[in-house]
Amino acid sequence: MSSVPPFIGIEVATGIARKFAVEGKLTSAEDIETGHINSTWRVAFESEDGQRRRYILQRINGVVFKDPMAVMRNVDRVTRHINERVMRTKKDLSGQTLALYPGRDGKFWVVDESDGIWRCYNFIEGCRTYDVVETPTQAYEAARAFGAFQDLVSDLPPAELEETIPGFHDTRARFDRLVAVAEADPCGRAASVASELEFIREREAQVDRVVELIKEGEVPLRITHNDTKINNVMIDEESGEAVCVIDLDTVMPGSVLYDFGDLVRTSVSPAAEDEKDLSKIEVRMPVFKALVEGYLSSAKSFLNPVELANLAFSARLITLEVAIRFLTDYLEGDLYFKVQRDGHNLVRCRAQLKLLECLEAKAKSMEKVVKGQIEVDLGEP
Ligand code: ADP
Ligand code: GN1
Ligand code: MG
Repeated sequence: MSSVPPFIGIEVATGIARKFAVEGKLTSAEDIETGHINSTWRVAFESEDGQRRRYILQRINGVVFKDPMAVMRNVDRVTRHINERVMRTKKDLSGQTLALYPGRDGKFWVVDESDGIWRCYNFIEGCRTYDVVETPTQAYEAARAFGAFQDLVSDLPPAELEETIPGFHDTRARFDRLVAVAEADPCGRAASVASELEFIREREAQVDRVVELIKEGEVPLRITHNDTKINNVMIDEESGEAVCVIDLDTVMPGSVLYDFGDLVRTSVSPAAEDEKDLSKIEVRMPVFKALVEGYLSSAKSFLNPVELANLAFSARLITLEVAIRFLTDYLEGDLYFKVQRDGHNLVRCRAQLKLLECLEAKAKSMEKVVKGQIEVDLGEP
């Protein structure tokens, strides 16, 4: 079972693929199931000289992104900016950065029969994504890549990007909405999640911290990725190096804290985001240490002291925020995140709450790791 976006069959995907200005004959199309938002297809084309090239086709989720064209404008702006900057230093992109391929009509999108907006990217070859981090090196690489990404887009004027999801990381607004949805209880599910709601309410004071720091100007708005899940970075299968950050739909002004925090949320535990056996969820300190080292290796030059002081806290904050979002969606009848089975969003929420407990239990040692690394990197006592 999958709620949104609508089911897309292979005929639709192949029909769309042929509308992009890609050379050759379409030889295969496969659905990619990772990712909770868009419909993603890997397609291959073979040209007359026998060359096979692969591409990624994506239908933008129109429920999540109310203005898909704004998403396309942002992605176009961001990919062009990154490619120009990388070209300046490397002189060769080698297909290792994202680029949009136009449709046969010259536009960067193709519209399907149900008004869905599709785009086509180059497939990043020789790489893979991980849903669960296996080694501290992978964590280091992913964190280094997201820090480098923030650096790459740091000179993009914020006014040139649109807010594709308003209030995306407004944790206070996310909390208030959960309370309102639980109150309205549109699907009659609230009574069954009373303990989860209580657990979240007990942590209400935390939801304002970063929102307030941003309002006070202590934490600057920068161009950030805003969806730094571990499976949004391509890792080279041979070298193990992070090659390219993907899933650029939410690149917009935000706080680096949500970016770093979400990397921790999706990397520290050896269990999947939707693990049912909560005893498998834990915080692997070597992985956390690697995340801090990797992130600071590329981001330390631009982070301010308040951002640095909140890095460890950011993991707890985003874990709470994502738990709130999964629970809200469960209460609303699974309208936002793609689900594979009944109760999937509730399982995801419970896993986040267990992870939050583990992060709280390790808070002191996590703070210590961050402080220790700042001393090493910045030479601060
Ligand atoms: P969603 O917004 O649904 O998470 P993503 O853009 O993250 O969509 O894509 C889903 C998955 O598809 C990724 O986790 C990755 O495995 C794969 N993918 C996306 N873009 C590419 C690409 N350009 N090259 C190779 N794989 C990709
Ligand atoms: C979604 O698109 P994906 O699967 O990388 C979501 C994130 C959540 C995440 C939880 C646009 O990320 O915000 O943290 O699921 N993306 C959007 O797994 O809402
Ligand atoms: Mg994704």
